[in-house]
Formats: sequence, C-alpha cells, structure tokens
Amino acid sequence: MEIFLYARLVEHWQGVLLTAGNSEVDKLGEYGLYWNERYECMPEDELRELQLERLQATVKRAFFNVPFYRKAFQAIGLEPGDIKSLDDLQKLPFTTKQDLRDNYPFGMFAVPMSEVVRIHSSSGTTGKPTVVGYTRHDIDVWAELMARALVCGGTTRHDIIQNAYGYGLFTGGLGVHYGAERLGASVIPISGGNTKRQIMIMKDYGSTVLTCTPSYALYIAEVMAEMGIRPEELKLRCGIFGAEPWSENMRQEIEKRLGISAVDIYGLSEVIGPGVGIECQAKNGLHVFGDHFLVEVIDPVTEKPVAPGQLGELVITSLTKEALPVIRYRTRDITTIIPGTCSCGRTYVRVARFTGRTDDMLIIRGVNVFPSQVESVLLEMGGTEPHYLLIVDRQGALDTLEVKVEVSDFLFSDKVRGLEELEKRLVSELESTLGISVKVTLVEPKTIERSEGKAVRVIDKRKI
Ligand code: DLL
Repeated sequence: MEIFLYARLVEHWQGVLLTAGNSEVDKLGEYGLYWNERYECMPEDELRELQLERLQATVKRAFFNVPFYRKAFQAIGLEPGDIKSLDDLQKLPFTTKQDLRDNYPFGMFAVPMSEVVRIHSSSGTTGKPTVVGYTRHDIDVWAELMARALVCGGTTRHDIIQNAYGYGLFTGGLGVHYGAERLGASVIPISGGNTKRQIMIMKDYGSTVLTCTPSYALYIAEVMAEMGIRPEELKLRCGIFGAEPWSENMRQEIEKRLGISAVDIYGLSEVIGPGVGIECQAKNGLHVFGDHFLVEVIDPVTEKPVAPGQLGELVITSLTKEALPVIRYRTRDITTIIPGTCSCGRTYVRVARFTGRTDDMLIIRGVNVFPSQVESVLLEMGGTEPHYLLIVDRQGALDTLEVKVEVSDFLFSDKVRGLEELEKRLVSELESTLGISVKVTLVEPKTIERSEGKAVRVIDKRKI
C-alpha cells in the first residue's frame, strides 16, 4: 500500500512541477508547498511583534464595540492600554460559550449588521446555538487560512477536492469550499450524505482529496468495500479530516481502507470555523496559524497555563476578526503544546491532536474516561470494527460502563469460542487502560448507526 501511495504522490508532484510557475516551485518545502511562506515561516520574534500589535487592536475593538467585553474589562479595572506585551494576555478575562449564549443571537458582534455578510451557527445540541458573524474581510481571511490549511495538509491547485463536510449553518462545508477556490483547486460541493453517490462521483470525476469528518470517511470506505470498489480504482490520495476527535489508530485504519494519507484539521465556529490549525505532512501536531490566533493551554480548574507537553484546555484569542473578536475563548478542547520546531519549516506553535473535550470526559466512578481511549484500545486489538458506542448508566449508587462494538465480518461467522475470547481480551485491555470495570458487548457488523457528520459515541443514561 505504501509503495502504491508513494507512486501516486510522485505522479501528482510531477504534474505540479510541470505546470507550476517558478514562484510555486520556489515555495517547495521539505514536505510540499506553503501557501503563504512569509507568514507561515515568519521568524518568531517578528511573529510575536505582529501578534502584539494585532492583540492590542483586537482588545480595543472588543472594548469599544462590544458591551459584554467593556463590562468584563471594567469589572477588573482593565483598560485596552494596559496590554503592553504578549504576557499581558493573562490579565484579560476569559470568554465562554455561555457568554455567547447569554448574548444570543448578535450581542457579541463588534460591527453593525450592515457590515456582516455571513452568519453561521453551531448545532445547539447542548443548549441554545451560538451564532457567529463574518464581515467581508473576515471571509477573506478565512479563505486565506483555509487555502494555507489545504496546502499544509498536502493539497495543491491541481487537486479535485470532494468536499463532504456539511454545507449550511455548519462552518465545515463553506469553510473548506472558499479555501479550495482561493487555492485554485477544483472543488466538488457535494456536502455530506448520499454515500453511494459520493463514491460514484469520486470514481467518475477522479477526486484526489476527500474532506469530511473521520467517522464519515470510514463509512465511505465501508460502503466502497460493499460496492466492490478497491482504493486502487480511485485517484484519491489525501484526506483532510476533522470536526471531531479521532485517534492515531483511527487515522491508520482510514489510511489503509481508503489508500490515502490523512491529516487532522481543527477549528470551531466561535473562533472562525475550520482553519485554526492543521497537521502538515510530518503529522506531528497541528500548526496553529499564529498570525491570526493566539493560543494558550490552561489547567481548566486553576485557569493557569500548564507547561508545554502537559495536557490542558485550549484557550484561543482571535487577532484579526472584525465581526466577532473572541478574547481568551475557553474551547473546552483538550490538548498540549508540542515543544520544539517542525521539520516542515513552519514557525507556528503546534498543538497535539485532541484527546477530547472537558465536557466529553466521562467521570465513571470517579475515574476520568475519554471515548478516544476506548477507540485506541479497540483498534489496537483488531477483530473489531471502528464503530462503537459507550453506554454509561447507574445501578444503585454504582456507575457502569458498557462498550458496544461491532465484530469484524470474518470473526462474526467464526465459532462462539472465538468471540468469547475476543470479548475477554477486550475487557482485560480496556480495564487495564481505563482503570475501571467494563462490560463489552460484541454486536453484529453494521448494526451501530453510522454518521455522515460528527459521530455520537456516548450515551450517558445517568443524565436522563
Ligand atoms: O467542527 C469546525 C470544523 C469543520 C473543524 C471542519 C474541522 C473541520 P464546530 O461545529 O463549532 O466547528 O465544532 C467545534 O469540534 O471545539 C472540537 O470539540 C471539535 N473539533 C473540531 N475539529 C477537531 C479535531 C467545527 N480535529 C468543535 N479534533 C471543537 C478533535 C475537533 N475535535
């Protein structure tokens, strides 16, 4: 498979080099092109200077245009002029999703509605949706960042991008779309769903890049196999997947099943949408576009920064957004800052792929459990499919965890003993990883609901 992928990559780059202008070839780094080398590889002291200038402007914009921020600053006796260095970021108050909800729908906007050209919104499954707005300039910046992200992830303007992120209020579809057009690639705005048609189009149009959630990529691979289509019959070579947590094992599984190289892309509506950060071809952490976002990783309880390498909650401050500047936004996403520099030459801070969210973290009998830990174990062990569900319940005073997972086809038709052995091995491995007792229920292939967007992995019956 690796040789086949390598051949496809060489073929692609030969096409790029043959048709690229000199300027494009000049930008060829060890791992491919940069979209905007000046900013992506900016010397660190220059970047810090730019960040400070932009932070000061953002703080002023928020203070003078958003009553919520003015009140929050005044409550702690802070004026925009007090921000004199990047370290002063610590003096600023945090912003939470609840603050956006309290100011629903447009109360956090820093510009009059006449300047807002686009409105997106979160799905609102955990309460009132949060509404986000963009000026024309914000849309322009977003397209630039998504063009950078696509290139960083391995895409060029010679690619045909099948964009299977949902189009609509969700930022995934239009975010990737504008970036792809800015890059000059050919984008297929197919959105999510209608999986057989996705595969037919992928085959007939020769799509080379797939963009969607990792769980949907996996589902596409499954339907492809059912249709008897092998990865070698497609031109697909690269996947840019995000919008939900996924493990390294899941990456390998998707890469194997689709015959592609897959990278992780991160973003959130409140901050801009996709394009806050992305992995490069080194696949060692996500580069955060530091000329547009400042990141901190804090201990969610003490609210103090943690040392690089330690897990904590990612906090983001926007540096260039006009319609909805966010100051120290508590993302609830768990990651760590990766120390050191990256071989791709980008100078941005890198964060590790996300373990989950603080509000995804299940506390079962006092032990912290993340669905991603379960995913890693299931995929590591083999014999099961990457389709699983965590069901948490309470019996009397005791919390229980059941992991429902689909058995691989070849095992399902196997003897009962084989299944019993697999179940035992899974229980033992999960218990030693999680530190709590677990019930494993093996279910028939294709019985757990598939997702065309963000997958639902947990049913917590304790809350019902
Ligand atoms: O999911 C934006 C997006 C679209 C990102 C397409 C990447 C690709 P929201 O719907 O507002 O925005 O959800 C944001 O999704 O706070 C994380 O919890 C989660 N998330 C996004 N990307 C990743 C990722 C979009 N790569 C929320 N890994 C965030 C883990 C992710 N979680």
